[in-house]
Amino acid sequence: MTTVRIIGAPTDYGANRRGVDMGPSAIRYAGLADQLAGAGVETVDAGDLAVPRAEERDPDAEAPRDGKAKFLRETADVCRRLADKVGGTLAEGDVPLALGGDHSIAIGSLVGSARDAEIGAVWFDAHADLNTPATTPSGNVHGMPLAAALGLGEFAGSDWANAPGLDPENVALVGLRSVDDAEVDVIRDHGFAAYTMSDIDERGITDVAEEAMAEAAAGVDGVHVSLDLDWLDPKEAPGVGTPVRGGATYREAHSAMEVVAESDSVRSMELVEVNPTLDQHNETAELATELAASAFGKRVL
Ligand code: 4U7
Ligand code: MN
Ligand code: MN
Ligand code: MN
Repeated sequence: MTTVRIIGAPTDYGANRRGVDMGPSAIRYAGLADQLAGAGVETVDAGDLAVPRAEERDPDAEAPRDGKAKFLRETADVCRRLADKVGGTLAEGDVPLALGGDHSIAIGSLVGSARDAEIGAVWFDAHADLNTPATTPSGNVHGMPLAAALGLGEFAGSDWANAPGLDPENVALVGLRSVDDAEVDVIRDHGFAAYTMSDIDERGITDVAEEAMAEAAAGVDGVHVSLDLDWLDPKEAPGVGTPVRGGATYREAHSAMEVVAESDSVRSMELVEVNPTLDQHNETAELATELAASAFGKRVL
């Protein structure tokens, strides 16, 4: 029986919209453990990483030489500790499920998951998260985690980002509909498997998700599944800081997570960007728990 170890990372350093740091509480309160029990997996809750309040920190304390990245020092500190937890969980034979927090925590998840392995990554997100401090329009690190984990740009020489066990040929982005110009260039240059919402419209979610999982899993030890709740349409998931219309429906999201489960290649997962201060009756957090259960194999029959 699979044991899923829940690791909360209550950060908001990487996002402009304060409140995303309450995500781990909201997701637990929405019934994550019960949902996962319904999927037939055991859960252990490792609690939350200690994350200092943003108010007591200086966002510009570690300004990169080139460009901007707010709270980079704090983000590095959290991601180092998350990477240790994720790596340690895998070393003990359990499956890590990280709860954000904003999407910058994915740097820690990916580095930890790739510590002693070659991994792929599937990115369910409206955004590509491929900015760097030089290209970011916002300075928010939640728009950079995939670039950071791949060691792109200023992250190349980093001792805390840059996961050596993750290569661009094993990265698949699913559900894109808000991509910055610099990110378009990165996607083209590196030849990522990248699926827009139009691809999903044309081909159907099952086909797209199957291909994405296959691309990510080819020749590696396992796949990290990163689920940014803004992948879904804001009608289904209003509790996110950077909503973009035209996202995945409730059924498409479940179908995709069922494909994830069927691939039998999930090594680690994260649920990010749930912001309870923007949510309605915790429904985005509830949806996150349901989708996690589907990804870990929950079925009706
Ligand atoms: B999320 C953005 F400019 N690309 O970099 C940026 F549009 O983790 C948005 O996917 C990033 O929610 C969104 O700030 C980050 C912007
Ligand atoms: Mn996003
Ligand atoms: Mn490789
Ligand atoms: Mn994201």
